Amino acid sequence: MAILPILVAPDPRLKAKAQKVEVVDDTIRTLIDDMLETMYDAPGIGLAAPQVGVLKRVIVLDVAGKDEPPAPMGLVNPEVIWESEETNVYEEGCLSLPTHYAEVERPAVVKVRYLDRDGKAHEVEADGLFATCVQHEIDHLDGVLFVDYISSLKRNIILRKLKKEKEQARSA
Ligand code: GNR
Ligand code: NI
Repeated sequence: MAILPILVAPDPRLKAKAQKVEVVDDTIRTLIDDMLETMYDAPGIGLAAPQVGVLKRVIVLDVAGKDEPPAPMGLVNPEVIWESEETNVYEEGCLSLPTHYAEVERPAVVKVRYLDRDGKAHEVEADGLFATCVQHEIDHLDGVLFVDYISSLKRNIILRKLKKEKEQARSA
């Protein structure tokens, strides 16, 4: 198990489209385990492989409440196969956009098809925070960040700030 460095925007790897996983092998299982460890350490409720620089269609999440037992999930090649007309607005954050938050509107309920760590196919219906988080993670696989849903004015303020912080950290 390993804690992997999380990429912070702007970074071209966060804008890239991730590749489909052809075989769920030990390399993918190790990636899932390392991503879960990285997510819990951050801490976060989800993480997508591109955030750790791996352009493969793998996400992890755990949306269990504070007083519930942990519920780690690893999803390979996840895809939204149905979404509700009804939407929800949630204040989103992202480990790749640290300290920035914005309200994002998304379908309230989605059905997601994916492969588990053994390569077995599943379909799950997600609502509430699970629905928001799984859509946020699947977006990462297509190079989409939550700031892509807000005004370009707000987006550019956030991205410019993060870029400046990176430049300052580099010269410190
Ligand atoms: O930890 C996270 N919290 C969160 C809150 C609201 C909506 C989405 C998220 S996902 C985020 C971790 C992350 O950046 N995953 O890609
Ligand atoms: Ni994110």
